[in-house]
Amino acid sequence: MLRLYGHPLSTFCMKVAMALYEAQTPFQHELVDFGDEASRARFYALAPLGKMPVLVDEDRGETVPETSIIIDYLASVDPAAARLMPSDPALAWKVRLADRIFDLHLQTPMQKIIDDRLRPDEAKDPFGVEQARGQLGRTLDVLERGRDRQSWAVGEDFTFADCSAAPALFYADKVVPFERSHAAMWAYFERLKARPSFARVLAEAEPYFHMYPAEA
Ligand SMILES: N[C@@H](CCC(=O)N[C@@H](CS)C(=O)NCC(=O)O)C(=O)O
Repeated sequence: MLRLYGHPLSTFCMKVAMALYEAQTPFQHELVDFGDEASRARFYALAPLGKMPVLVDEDRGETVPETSIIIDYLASVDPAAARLMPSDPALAWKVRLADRIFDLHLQTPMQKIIDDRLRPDEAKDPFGVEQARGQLGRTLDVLERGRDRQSWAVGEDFTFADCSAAPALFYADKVVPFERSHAAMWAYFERLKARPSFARVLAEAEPYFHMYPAEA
């Protein structure tokens, strides 16, 4: 049995859930609620780094953190998940690079902006938020210039970089709407929205959207 510990609203949990749905790998969602002391304590006991999601493979006795590594792990135990990474090494590094860009250069500044909304007034960091907005905009510019005519993040086949892209773009659009400014990226995002695995994680997050911190 595979168990995915996380929360449906979390971008990183959406990324892994999409990969699991793409591979049609059976798994069980395990809800982690950081707002609940007991749930948080249980999660930290399992995942001392305190970042969700974490995948637990009960049959093999493995506990795997870090989304890209979770997907690598899935690929190592499930040939259907392995198809999310191209076998051609000339494409594989591009998929890894795209995954890093979506995680580090889109998600990270986006999360900085959202996290700031949750801070008490005296701990807010307007300078850091401004920097994060700048970084988010620059990343979208870079992605837009690199769009070319490919169907997915890298080339013509859906890969795990698309699982990284979909939730990152979904939340990035909430802080820096990009429909008008980045037309090629928007067209790609529309394509992602039509993908059943993404529609499914969005539907799972839907009941929790009221918890998303809107701009003050
Ligand atoms: N590099 C990690 C990032 C995971 C991450 O930042 N998860 C967020 C939720 S989207 C989290 O657990 N945040 C809780 C916290 O920072 O306290 C990965 O890819 O798994």
